[in-house]
Parts: sequence; C-alpha cells; structure tokens
Amino acid sequence: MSNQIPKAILVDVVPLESSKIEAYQRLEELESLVKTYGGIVVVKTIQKRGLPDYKTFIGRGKIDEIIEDGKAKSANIIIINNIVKPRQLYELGELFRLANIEVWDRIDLILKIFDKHAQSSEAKLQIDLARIRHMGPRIFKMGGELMQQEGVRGTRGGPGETNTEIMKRHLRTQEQNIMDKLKHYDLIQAGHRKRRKRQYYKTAALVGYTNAGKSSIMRALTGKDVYIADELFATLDTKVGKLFIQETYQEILISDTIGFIQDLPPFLIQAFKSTLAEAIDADLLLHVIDVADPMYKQKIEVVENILEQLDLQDKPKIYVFNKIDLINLEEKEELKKEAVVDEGPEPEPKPRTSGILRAGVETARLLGWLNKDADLDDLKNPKTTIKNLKHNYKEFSPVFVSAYAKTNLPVLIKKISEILGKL
Ligand SMILES: Nc1nc2c(ncn2[C@@H]2O[C@H](COP(=O)(O)OP(=O)(O)OP(=O)(O)O)[C@@H](O)[C@H]2O)c(=O)[nH]1
Ligand SMILES: [Mg+2]
Repeated sequence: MSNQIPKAILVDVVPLESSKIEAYQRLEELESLVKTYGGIVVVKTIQKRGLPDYKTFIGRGKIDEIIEDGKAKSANIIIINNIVKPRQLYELGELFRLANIEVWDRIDLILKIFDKHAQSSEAKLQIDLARIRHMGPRIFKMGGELMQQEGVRGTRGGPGETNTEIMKRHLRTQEQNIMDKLKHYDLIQAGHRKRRKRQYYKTAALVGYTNAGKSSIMRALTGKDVYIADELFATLDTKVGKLFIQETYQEILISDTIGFIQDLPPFLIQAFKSTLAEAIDADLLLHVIDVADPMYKQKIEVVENILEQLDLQDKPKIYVFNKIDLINLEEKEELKKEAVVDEGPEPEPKPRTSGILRAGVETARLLGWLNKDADLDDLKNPKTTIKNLKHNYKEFSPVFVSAYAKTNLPVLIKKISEILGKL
C-alpha cells in the first residue's frame, strides 16, 4: 500500500445500547482522522454487537460482506474504530491479506498521523515508544505463530530461546533505549521550567480536544508563530510564548501542546508525558472548547477524563469557549454584556471548513435517517446558548472568545491575570 492513496473502509463496532447520535459522531470523527492522514473513505459500516467476536472482532458474515465491498471499491486498508486486541488484529490481517487490504485499528491510524506531523526528535521518540507499546503484543503473536508452524528455535541469545522470546527481548531493549533518550529531554525541560519558576513566571497551559483552537489562541495571545490547521493533531510538540499584561506589568508564560481525542489508551498518554509536562507543571489550565461543535459536551468529558489520568483534575481552570464567530447574532448580544473594551466592527465569520459536518450527510444516509431532518438539524445547530453555558460551567470561569476574530480576548486576559494573581 506504500505509495498508493489510502482508500479506507471504516468499520465501527458499537454496543447495542449506543444511540444513533453517538454512532454518527464516532464515524465522522474517524473520517476526519482519515482525511487528516491524506486518505479517502470508500466504505463505511457500523456493526451493533453485544460483544465483539472473540476471534476476529467483527462477525464473520460481516467480514465477507466487507471484503466484497472493499474489493469492488479498490480499498487498500480497513480501519476499525476501536482498540482491537493484537490477536484479533492478527486474525483479521490473515483474512484481509488475500484481498490486499491492510488492517488497522483506531490507534494505528492516530500513530500514523502523529508520524506525519511530528517535527521534533522528542515527539518522534514518544511516537516510537507508543508504537512499541501498541504493536509489541502483535509482534509477539506473530512470533508465536511462526514458532508453532515451523518449530523454529532461536540460535541467537541463550540456548533454546524461542523466536517469541528473542522478539520480546529485542522490543524491551528498544523500549528502554527510547525511555533513556526521552529522559534526557525531560531533564532539559525540567531545567527550563525550574529556571522560569525561579524568575517568578506564572504559567498557564492550553489544553483541550484536538482542533478546538488551542494553537490559534496561543497565537492570538502571545503572537507566537505556531502551526494552525484544520487537521486533527496539528500540534504534537509543546511551545511556550509570553503574554504581557499591561495593567499589572506582569509577564505570563502560555504553553500550547498536543490535543486530546476520545478512546486514547493510557499507554499513549503515558508515552506523551514528556510533551504534556508543561501542562502538568502549569499554575492554571485553559481548557479550550469549540463552542460551535455539536459534540462539545462529550468532548469536555473526554478532556476532563484525560486530565484526571494525568492527575490534573484539581488545578485552577478556565473554560475558554472558542470560535464564537460561528454562533448566531442574538447570542452575540449576550457577549457584549461582559466586554471590557469596545472591539469595533466584527470581521465576517470564518467559514467552517472542518470535514466533520461535510462528512455528516453521508453518515446520516448510512445510518438510514436522512429523512428525519429534525435529528440532523439538531445535531448541526445545537440549542446551546451562551447563557446556559455560563450557568452550567460557572465554577470554571467560562469565557467566550474567537481566536480568529480576536473577540473578547481582553476578557480572557483579565481572567487569567485575576486567577494567577490570587495564587
Ligand atoms: N471560525 C473559527 N475558526 C477557528 C477559530 N480558532 C481556530 N479556528 C480554526 O480551527 C482549526 C483548528 O485550529 P488550531 O488552532 O490548529 O486547533 P488546535 O486546538 O491547536 O488543534 P490541534 O493542534 O490539532 O489539537 C483551524 O482551521 C483554525 O483556523 C475561531 O475562533 N473561529
Ligand atoms: Mg494545535
């Protein structure tokens, strides 16, 4: 598949009780991931099951159907939107190999995107570490298979060492090497953070779901030239910029880092701890939320969950609802109440280019509810009002901004300054 455009079959196995909206949103997100990777989606399918098939994850009948469909549409890759056991991926690999279709799970795809976007050697090392932890068991399984088929006994290593053992040992050594190298970066960065602390810099870290607009806010607040793109996982490294607060002559450091996504296994978060250290060490978290995203609530949950895994649940936090240029006019009246300065005429709203909604109609058709317009409309125009958000999230000092239109940034800066001033 190496030089071809990835033509993907998407499969999601969802529990019987999951709602249509959930199924819809999950497939759409997977499609956005495929687009970010540079692939196209040729088949989409959902299987509702109580439990995944223990051997092949997807049911056998469904597999035959998918192979037929995939062949007809020249698919070269099947991506399963779940975290699949190494054994099951191996079995599936065997079945799809005959049709020249590679089998990936959701994490394989995320790791490939990471690979594409990684800039620094630190990010690359972290991806290698995550890959070994994710792929490792699959490689053992292949080793085991070889051993059974051919009765192979290793000649390297100790006497009588099996292929599986050789492979395990090799992966362990590789993993250790990477961790040693990462430690070196950790030490350098810990040094930087210590120096800043000695200089009495207060720090705020941008966190949030991927594509919420963290890097855009970073650029708007600090002027730092960071990479912004309508892609998932555009940012993989940590960048730090300075925000100068005129009223208090205070300088605050703001850091921008990798975004989160649902179904990230703990090993992957662990592998990126070195990148996330800036957030872990910050005095204040700025949780950025895309206010125009119909799934914002679920995404807030995902982010809060990951913050908990990183032991950050008790840090002071501001909920930064971003992209308010995409919401309707009456809503904007509500915002004027809190503006601290008159910001002049607003620029035209930036058209939303994200693949998320464009892919939506297709998915809705697949799910068989294109005629139920009400459902789809609800999804596109959630009945979220700023008033409700203010009320529901009042403990997190919600602020409503547009990084793009530079709306309400002084309100955000004021809140950052207030909270940090109290610490
Ligand atoms: N309309 C609108 N679009 C925005 C706004 N802020 C960011 N965007 C767009 O949203 C997309 C994602 O922005 P980024 O700043 O790269 O988002 P991020 O949270 O850093 O994303 P990752 O690094 O991928 O996790 C880009 O296409 C931005 O142009 C905004 O205020 N309004
Ligand atoms: Mg970013």
